[in-house]
Amino acid sequence: MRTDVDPGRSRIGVHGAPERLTLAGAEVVLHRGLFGGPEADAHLAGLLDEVKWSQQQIAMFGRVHDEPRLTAWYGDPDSRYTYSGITMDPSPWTDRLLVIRAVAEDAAGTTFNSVLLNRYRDGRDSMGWHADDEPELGRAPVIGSVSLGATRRFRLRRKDGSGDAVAVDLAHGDVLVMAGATQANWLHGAPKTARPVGERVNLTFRTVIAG
Ligand SMILES: O=C(O)CCC(=O)C(=O)O
Repeated sequence: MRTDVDPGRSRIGVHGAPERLTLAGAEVVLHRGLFGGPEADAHLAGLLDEVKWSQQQIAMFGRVHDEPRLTAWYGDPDSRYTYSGITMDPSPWTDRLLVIRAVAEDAAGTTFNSVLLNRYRDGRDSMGWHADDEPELGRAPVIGSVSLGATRRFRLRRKDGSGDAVAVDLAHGDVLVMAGATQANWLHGAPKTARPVGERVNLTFRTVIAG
């Protein structure tokens, strides 16, 4: 496995120049430490407390499983979203989510009407390989992904199996923007880890096209 962005270069609370990952057929840009330490701490604590977290169930290989993480969906009233057979109706934006969204929109250079929140309670919680390529996200979705809390590894690999997987460690306050053909050509995920890690909240801001 190749690590394109050296985790040791994480600059929590110090926003350096955005780093473009070298991925064929993808546009992925990493903004390290876009949320400064105290601001990121406050958002993490606020989200853990205020968000309506739930554990959804998914059907896999004919059996129903609890998703290995907690989730929540917030957004404009018409931003209903379906993935892995789960349909999520949006809760209304909170003041905190609007503040975080403004930073993600600035990094991504676009606007978002919804956000999927994922809460990884410890290293056993994870996100499997997938692409955010549902029809309601349009042909070349822009996704603004904000990470708060424990550093977790984010992995990408091409859908056609060519090349190596790429890993980036996403830290407290980082913002990763995926755009262009990324979702068409690449899968991504956040694997389990045996390392003892604390809680992490990830927010993926999206634009759902109302059907
Ligand atoms: O937690 C992460 O960094 C990944 C989240 C993700 O892949 C998603 O929400 O689609």
